[in-house]
Amino acid sequence: MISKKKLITTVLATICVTSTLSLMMPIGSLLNNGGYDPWIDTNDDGIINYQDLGNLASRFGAFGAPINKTDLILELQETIESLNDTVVELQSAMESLLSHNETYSTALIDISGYPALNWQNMSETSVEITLTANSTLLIMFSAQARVSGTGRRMIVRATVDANQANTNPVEVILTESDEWESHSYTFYSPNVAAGTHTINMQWKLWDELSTGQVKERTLTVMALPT
Ligand SMILES: [Ca+2]
Repeated sequence: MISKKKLITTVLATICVTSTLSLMMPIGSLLNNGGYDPWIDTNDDGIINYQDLGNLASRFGAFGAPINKTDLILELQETIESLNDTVVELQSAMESLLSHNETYSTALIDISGYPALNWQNMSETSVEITLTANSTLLIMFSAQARVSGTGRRMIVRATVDANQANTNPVEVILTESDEWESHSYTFYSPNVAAGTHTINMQWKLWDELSTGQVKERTLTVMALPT
């Protein structure tokens, strides 16, 4: 609580300040025609009262470089608008750099016998993607799959432009079950150069006595600029 002595001092100081200011400017401009003026509410408590007058009185006679508050507000608005423009430009640049493509198939396909011991392209499981910058690829693959026979192990990998992709993992066991199951894996392929690339899923079997099948499958490739 403010003391009575301090209050009296403040009021007297205020009268002095007000009298002096009234000689310098119309009192109406200081009081904003009697309405609340946030520029005068020096302690930002939502009310113009003796605390604001005290703050003013305590600095009476001080010198400094004046600021034009209207210019200051306009400058801040221009800065905000400039920042907003920058954000929009960055969003647009990111959208142009980010690219993706996906494919989907429900066709039932199978592999078996000796050819299945070597990597084969999985049909209808290939996408083309154009990178505007060197990127990291996220290769997301899912499939309903089953494998029958003695070995019962189906393996998949991703290739970029028909080459073994530098992925992590390099290859995975898609399934060892002779029942239809759904599986999904995400391969991570860093440092893929800008340009157009073809990403393909390949598959093979553990032994020539098995038969592998896939049906509903998806392949989604996302590029993150590096
Ligand atoms: Ca106040």
